[in-house]
Amino acid sequence: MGETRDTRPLRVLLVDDHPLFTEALRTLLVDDARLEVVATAKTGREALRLAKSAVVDVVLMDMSMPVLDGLAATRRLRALDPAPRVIAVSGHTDDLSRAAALEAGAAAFLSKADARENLGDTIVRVWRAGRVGSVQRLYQREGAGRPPRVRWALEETGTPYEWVVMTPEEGRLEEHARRHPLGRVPVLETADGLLFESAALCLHVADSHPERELIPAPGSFARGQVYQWAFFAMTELEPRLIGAYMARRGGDPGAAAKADQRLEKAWRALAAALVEGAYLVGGEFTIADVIVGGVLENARKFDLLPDDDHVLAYLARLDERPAKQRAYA
Ligand SMILES: N[C@@H](CCC(=O)N[C@@H](CS)C(=O)NCC(=O)O)C(=O)O
Repeated sequence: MGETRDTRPLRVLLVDDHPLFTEALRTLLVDDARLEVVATAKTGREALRLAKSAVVDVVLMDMSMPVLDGLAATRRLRALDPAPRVIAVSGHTDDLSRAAALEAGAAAFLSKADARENLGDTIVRVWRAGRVGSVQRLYQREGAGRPPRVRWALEETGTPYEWVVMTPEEGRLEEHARRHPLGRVPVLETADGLLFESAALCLHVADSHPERELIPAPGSFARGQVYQWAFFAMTELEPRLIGAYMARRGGDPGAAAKADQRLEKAWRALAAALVEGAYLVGGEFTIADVIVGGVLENARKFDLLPDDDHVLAYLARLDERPAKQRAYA
């Protein structure tokens, strides 16, 4: 990982009413030169006092504690200036607990069971993603079909971001040409620089938030399957979809029928993968579903969805996700 603020180690505060847990976290971090555990606290109130009296960059905050619980303490910590970044750590991993922690201002949510996995990387990543003045920006151009899939990925992570919608004229300005070599969207502006290509952005967002488990471990077969569907979506499905759309508008019935057939083949490949599972990789929702689901969304827009029960049921499942609803609102 890269440097932290002023190249000094990040100052980390550990908060949990069980000293054994804070000690276990401290042991995990002790050899990480990027971090320094500056204090531990047993209550939210103590955490607040410590954060007011010393520089703290990142707080690992237990959610259920006596005397100012984790949610209330997170809210009050986030109101400080400068405000430390808070990573919620909880034994409860249900969606409501997660949503409550993120809504209170936590930048990330870790289950206690998973907290030891790459903890140092997670802390540094959360810090970098949330550096003051560096909220990520996602560039959209009015009506463009690809950027919402990246927005969906960001919404799945709960990370703060700015959705910058340009007019077609703004999209053609020199300023945007400096963001994207072809002047296209989406572009994601991160603390470290600019990134483009919608599927790459989705994969990057998933990688940046390991705690959301949107992408399996590097080197695993499941990770290979995520790449497989991401590339399939970008190099097979999407071009065939655009081909069919253009051919229909072209007014040559023969060319349109050919393009439809090519698209139909790709739909069949997708449908076959959905016979066994609710999602594309191991039956679990992953970033591959965001990327493929994003293409399906464009197929819906073009009125080119396949007449296939598996694909349509899959799309209906994706439509139920609040993150998708927010991204396509
Ligand atoms: N492969 C790129 C394609 C990007 C792309 O073609 N974006 C369209 C909008 S959805 C665009 O910016 N078109 C305007 C142009 O090409 O100037 C990706 O997936 O991000």
